[in-house]
Amino acid sequence: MQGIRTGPAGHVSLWAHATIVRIRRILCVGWEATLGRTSRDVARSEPQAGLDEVEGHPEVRVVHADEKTKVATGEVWHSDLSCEPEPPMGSILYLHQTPPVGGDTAFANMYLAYESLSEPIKRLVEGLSAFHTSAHVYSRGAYERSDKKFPEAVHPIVRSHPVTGRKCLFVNRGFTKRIEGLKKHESDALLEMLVRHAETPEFQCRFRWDRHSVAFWDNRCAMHRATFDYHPHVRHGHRVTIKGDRPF
Ligand SMILES: O=C(O)CCC(=O)C(=O)O
Ligand SMILES: [Fe+2]
Repeated sequence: MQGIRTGPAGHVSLWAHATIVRIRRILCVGWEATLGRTSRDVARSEPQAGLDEVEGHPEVRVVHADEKTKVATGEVWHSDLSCEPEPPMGSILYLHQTPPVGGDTAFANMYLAYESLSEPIKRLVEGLSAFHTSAHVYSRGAYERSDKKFPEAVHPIVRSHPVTGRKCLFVNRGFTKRIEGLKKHESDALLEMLVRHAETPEFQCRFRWDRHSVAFWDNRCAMHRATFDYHPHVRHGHRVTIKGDRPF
């Protein structure tokens, strides 16, 4: 938890304090260059669609699936809330309860996704922007939001990581819906090519959870996907996101 400072009400540090004594394993994805440099950052407290909050701790969200679950949180490849103008730079997930088997989280390295594009495609996408929206995610099923507010934003397809300076591909199947300035068929084809490329297994790693493990990930250079292969077992935990900046 070092480097993650508390929000105004101190909820995150309380949460961290309450849980840290039981933590078994910690996974860090993409944080090597940024840990220890996050002291300015605070936990967000906006409603996050489809995720209940922990009572009295609005910035701590419940990630839960059980025998009644049809769609688990985060089953499609995504970077958390990339539909927002300033998406969270990172997220931290702590699982209290894990299924007997399965329930891995997969992560994809978006530096590699960018770097392994061919030079002509790099030139094509550099300078293009894409529209990210949450309306299709948050308006139905497990994610239905009562406030009916669906964040949306336009972000560069190739973003620069503000700390490492390296370029990353910043499109994902969960939230990215079209490429600005292209005809629909051009946008559909190019976007499908880019998201499929970013989902290449060689760019991925999987985290196999033990009870009381924690994963930190950097949403700017990694995307992730929950694996819902453990029905009807219970998987339960808490998640916070860390305030980020507008991608450039
Ligand atoms: O449950 C998981 O493995 C990941 C869920 C997810 O996408 C998230 O917490 O942001
Ligand atoms: Fe997520």
